Amino acid sequence: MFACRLPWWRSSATCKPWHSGGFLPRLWERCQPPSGKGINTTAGQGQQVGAQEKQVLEDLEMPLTRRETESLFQEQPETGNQYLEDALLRSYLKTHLPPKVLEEVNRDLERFGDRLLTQVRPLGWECELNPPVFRQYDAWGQRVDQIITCSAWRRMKEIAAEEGLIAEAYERRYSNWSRLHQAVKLYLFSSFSGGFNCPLAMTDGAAKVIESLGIPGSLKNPFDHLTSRDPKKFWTSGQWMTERRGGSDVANGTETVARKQPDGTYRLYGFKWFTSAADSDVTLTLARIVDAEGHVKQGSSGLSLFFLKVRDEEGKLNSIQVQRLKNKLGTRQMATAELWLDGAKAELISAEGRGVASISNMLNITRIHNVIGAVASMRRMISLSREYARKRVAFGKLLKDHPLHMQTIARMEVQVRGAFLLLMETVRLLGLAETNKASEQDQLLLRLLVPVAKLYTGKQASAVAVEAMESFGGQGYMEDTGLPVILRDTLVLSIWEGTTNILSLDVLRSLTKSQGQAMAVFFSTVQKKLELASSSAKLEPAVKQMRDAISSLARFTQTAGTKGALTMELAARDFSYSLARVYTGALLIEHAARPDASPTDISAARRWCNQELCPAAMELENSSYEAEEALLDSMLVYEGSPAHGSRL
Ligand code: UCC
Repeated sequence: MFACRLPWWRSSATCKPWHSGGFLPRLWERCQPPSGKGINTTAGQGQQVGAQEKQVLEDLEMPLTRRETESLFQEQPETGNQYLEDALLRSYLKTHLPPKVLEEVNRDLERFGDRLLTQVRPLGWECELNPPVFRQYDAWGQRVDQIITCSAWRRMKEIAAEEGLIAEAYERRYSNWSRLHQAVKLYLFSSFSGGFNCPLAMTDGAAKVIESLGIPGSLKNPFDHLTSRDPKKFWTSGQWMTERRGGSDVANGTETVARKQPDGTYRLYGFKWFTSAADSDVTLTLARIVDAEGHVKQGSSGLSLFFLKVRDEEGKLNSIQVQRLKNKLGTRQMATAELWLDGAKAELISAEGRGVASISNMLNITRIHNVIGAVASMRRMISLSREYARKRVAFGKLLKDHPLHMQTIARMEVQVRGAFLLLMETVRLLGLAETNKASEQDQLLLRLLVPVAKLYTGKQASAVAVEAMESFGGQGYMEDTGLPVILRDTLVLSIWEGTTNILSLDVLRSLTKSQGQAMAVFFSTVQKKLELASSSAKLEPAVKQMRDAISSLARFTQTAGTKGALTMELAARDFSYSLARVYTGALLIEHAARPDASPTDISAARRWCNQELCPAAMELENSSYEAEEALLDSMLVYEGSPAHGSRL
């Protein structure tokens, strides 16, 4: 905190910090301090601190009452058009997009960046201040089960349609680059969206499933709604996967059953425990079909995928009861509910027993959205942090002039740069796959990179959000700055859409399914990217570190692969982290090897490669994946617990 040196007789006098509000317009208005002079420690005024102190002393000559209410003002950090301020995003687009596409996309993103600032940001904050409310009964005791959302939330839906936040990906006006264009818009939208990025993730996933089914006649109309640019027509979708027995082991946790009706439709009965964006128009969900004898098949092969409308034409719930809204740590702007399906009318849209495989198309899209959310959150926190550092004076100078403070933010910057490039790479591959331009190798790589990127960026985002919050000192901990909202909303990213461990196992699943081919593609792609930097002396140390890491990774896969399932399960997380770090390192080096690369591109690549790139190999050498170690894991965890000595 800025230290005002006061005369000794006033040394315990108030030099109260008064934050002039958050980064959030509405709240800022509410938090306007009483009028009066204050010390404004703003950018470029570091040298003027002496003059300000003089002002303090002069102000102390005012009447006592005035003096007691005098305040010290800290100017809030202001960020501008987030597209224009994102150097890496702009250089990435310039490098990869064809010139004509770049021209149009650039224009659209600049305009969108302004709209986010002027229209969307205030709406997002309104969504935070007015979370959804559940009204179960009307005044006369009738059950109504209404989820009441605020007008800003509903406006977000209109804006999402107007901006084509889903449509862009399916119209494909820029062929394989449309996906990237959409992802970049979502990335810019995410932090201002007041949680509306969640329904968009699931809407995109539902559209993807329907498209991958060839848009059957019965789903043509829903597909048009989900991908519409018309706000009056646009629908959002839910993804109801989690039941009371859990949301990770879907194959064993799903109890919902589907009873076939004479007209070929189904009625669903069951309890969905977490249904995010419960105000959505339609949803995809899993259920077990009841056979003629009244039996259902357990396990994964008993699950089928269903499409249903949440309400009928008159707006009545489709034989669904809303039990309650969830009381969540974050994402409070968005209604997550417990729902009873009591005969909800639904359409079977997968082959019987192929529910998990079918909904995986949705999962892979929502997981990419998760990555978008993670990178956006990191970028937002760092943008605010760096702006604050230009305005905040401590120990006689601006924070930006404290090398240790800058080092801390720079370390976060390296993280977000790596994560951003990993996101772009994944989306680039998705764009190729969706326009039939992806080779078999591209498809294998995409399948592998989705869980890798999701699990790694989710963790990065949580760490960066906590660190960036600290860079504001005590102000970072204050609700009305808006920073705790970002933190809370970020913490979910490593949990929903598959936790880190579940995703690590999915990484193994993708490798097993490809019988090792995905790993071979991974290695060859990384090698190719490194070759681009072979003539750069500045990148030499990083390339060397990467080559060492690749050798370690290759040794790990050879050794661990022969050791059996337990070893691979124990190594799954470290192995996935290794894949993330190595691939991201290659992307950073590739970006830094461009002819017009900046010194910061090179620095980011070098710094990234200075970390332990292959923790799996290191832990294998430490024998961390041996059965004995697994036993010790349990002993360490349960020492002192009632379970200790009984079952262990
Ligand atoms: O719903 C939730 C919250 C919604 C909010 C979303 C907001 C997002 C906002 C982001 C923006 C900020 S949370 C729900 C969370 N639950 C999950 O994500 C599920 C986590 N669990 C898994 O992923 C599991 O690994 C399961 C469910 C996939 C495991 O199921 P199984 O049946 O035991 O696994 P199998 O037998 O290995 O896989 C069955 C089939 C196989 O295909 P076939 O039979 O042809 O060999 C697999 O290869 O499914 C295929 N498969 C996949 N294919 C499984 N996973 C995938 C995949 N990811 N991609 C392609």
